[in-house]
Amino acid sequence: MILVGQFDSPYVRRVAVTLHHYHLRFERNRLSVFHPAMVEINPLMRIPSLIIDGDETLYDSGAIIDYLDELVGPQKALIPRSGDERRRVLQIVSMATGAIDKTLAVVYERHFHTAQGIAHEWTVRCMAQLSGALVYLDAHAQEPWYFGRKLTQADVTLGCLIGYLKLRLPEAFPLGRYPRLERLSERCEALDAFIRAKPSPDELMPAKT
Ligand SMILES: N[C@@H](CCC(=O)N[C@@H](CS)C(=O)NCC(=O)O)C(=O)O
Repeated sequence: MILVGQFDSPYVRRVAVTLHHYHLRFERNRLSVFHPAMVEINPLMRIPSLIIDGDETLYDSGAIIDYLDELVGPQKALIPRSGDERRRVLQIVSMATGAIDKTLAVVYERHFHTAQGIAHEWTVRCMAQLSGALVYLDAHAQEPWYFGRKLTQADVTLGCLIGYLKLRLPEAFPLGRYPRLERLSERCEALDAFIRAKPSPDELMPAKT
């Protein structure tokens, strides 16, 4: 299997953490999402993609993780197969990925525009949506893991969201505002699977043109 994308992407990172957690071997293609050759891998020019077998490529972290969960089976899968547990985990994963989308919107808005070109109202709205999600996520978190004793995909996705906030939008995650999420992030970052999927310093946003 080849995972396409850089680890500074929270979506790529959640797939990489999941692969490591499941002890599945994979190679990496660290092509930047903004490289023109990305279109040959994914017509949508997004990351992550997972090339699973020479000519079959999966797109979208959710679809990829669904495939990995099926590969390892329900005993090991980080998303429960059915019932209340599945619904609750998916609910938190959706809130966390929604928060990632809002974070990316702000990061891209600021990165690809000059100061005068930034859509201020849109950025303010995205920041409000993001903080709404973080307040909700913090209020419902248990310990040590989001749903108590068992690590789930909710923890993996939240760990990647918070890691990305610290990296690219630290003002949205000020120290002390989201104490449960802060502790969750520390626990996640201490896991071997997270350590092995840390973004390296050369995984950077492309230069502004
Ligand atoms: N729903 C997709 C979202 C993927 C996504 O937004 N990836 C970002 C990088 S974190 C990307 O490819 N951005 C470049 C673009 O959209 O042009 C997933 O879960 O994989």
